[in-house]
Amino acid sequence: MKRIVIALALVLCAAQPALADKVAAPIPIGIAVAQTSNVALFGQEQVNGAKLAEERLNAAGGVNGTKIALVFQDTAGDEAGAVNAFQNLLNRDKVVAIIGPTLSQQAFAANPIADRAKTPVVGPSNTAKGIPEIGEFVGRISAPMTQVAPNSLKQAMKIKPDLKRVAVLYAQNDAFSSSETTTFQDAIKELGLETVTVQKFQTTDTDFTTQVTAVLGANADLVVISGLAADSGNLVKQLRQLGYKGLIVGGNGLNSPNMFPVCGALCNDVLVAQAYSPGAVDKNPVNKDFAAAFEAAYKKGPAQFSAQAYAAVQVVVEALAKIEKETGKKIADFELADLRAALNKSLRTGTYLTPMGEISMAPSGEVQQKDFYVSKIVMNPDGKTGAFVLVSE
Ligand code: 1QQ
Repeated sequence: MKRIVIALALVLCAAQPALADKVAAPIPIGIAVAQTSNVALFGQEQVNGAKLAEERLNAAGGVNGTKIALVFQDTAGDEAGAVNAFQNLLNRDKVVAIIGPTLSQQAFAANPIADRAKTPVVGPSNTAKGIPEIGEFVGRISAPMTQVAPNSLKQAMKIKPDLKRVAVLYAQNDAFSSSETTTFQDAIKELGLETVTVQKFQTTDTDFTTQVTAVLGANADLVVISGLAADSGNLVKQLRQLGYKGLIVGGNGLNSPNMFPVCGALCNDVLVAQAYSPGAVDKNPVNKDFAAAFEAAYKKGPAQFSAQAYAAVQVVVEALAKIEKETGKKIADFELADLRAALNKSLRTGTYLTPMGEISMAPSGEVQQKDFYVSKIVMNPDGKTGAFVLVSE
């Protein structure tokens, strides 16, 4: 009897088609960034940018009248945290897309999971080589450092035309840093400069005496740093404390005001190439609007990671709206799997006028962006706050 019941139950189960997930309303969009750990120095800015986008885009009607709901999952600073956040967003929260993770190092581990689940990923801050190549469902709105970073070297040469001897330092345990340093090292060669020493460190390091001693010994007149925020900030600080007087170019890891308290007044004059500038408003009313709203909400100006997170949400919302326009069907009437596939295509069509100017996503998932900037850090007398002051466009 028992056997018959089990057999019957099996037959009934098999006859019942699996219930396909529908898209929930409000439309869930995953935000997988670092809200804890050292990487939260970047992640907090991303949360601010994303939240502002949610508020403003919903106030403007969301997706043709349907609101969006951001679902935040903390990735912390490592690969395991990112993998876990992605799994929760995909399987439990059933998001239509994931914006994240914060680091390229995390993207290489977590993005394949979303790719296998055929769910679009929009990288808000992944700038290493090879990110879009992870898979068909992986894209980014953060310009790769291959396009951004060399601008800062050119600016350093304008400031000091007799510049020659370059010391290169990078975090060897981080995918972005290892990628960015190859871009810098290639550009150094192309620009006719000489690499006099290459020094490695770890993102967890706090003592940089060995590296600084090598820089001083090599008689460098430019130091180029590829690391994350806390490590790079400490490196800048110790370079100055131990007597280095030359120019410093920082990579994307120094692109956050949350790094300013680490090197304090010694952050002054560090040059950083940027994919966003709050000052670039003349040609871009969207940025003017965004920068004013950000200032009103957070009592400080937006920096690059906030602007990029805002843009990532904006791009997803506009791509969703395009789907409704083209199909005549409301997002909430789609099955989740169909919508995720349609969204991946929609993201890659048309252009988006964002705080970073006009951008688009190539079929490969790579961002196309026109305008980049170089700024220098100018610290306030309090030694904790400061600004990226535009030095070139
Ligand atoms: C990357 C980066 C980091 C500096 C972003 C926070 O550019 O990991 O790709």
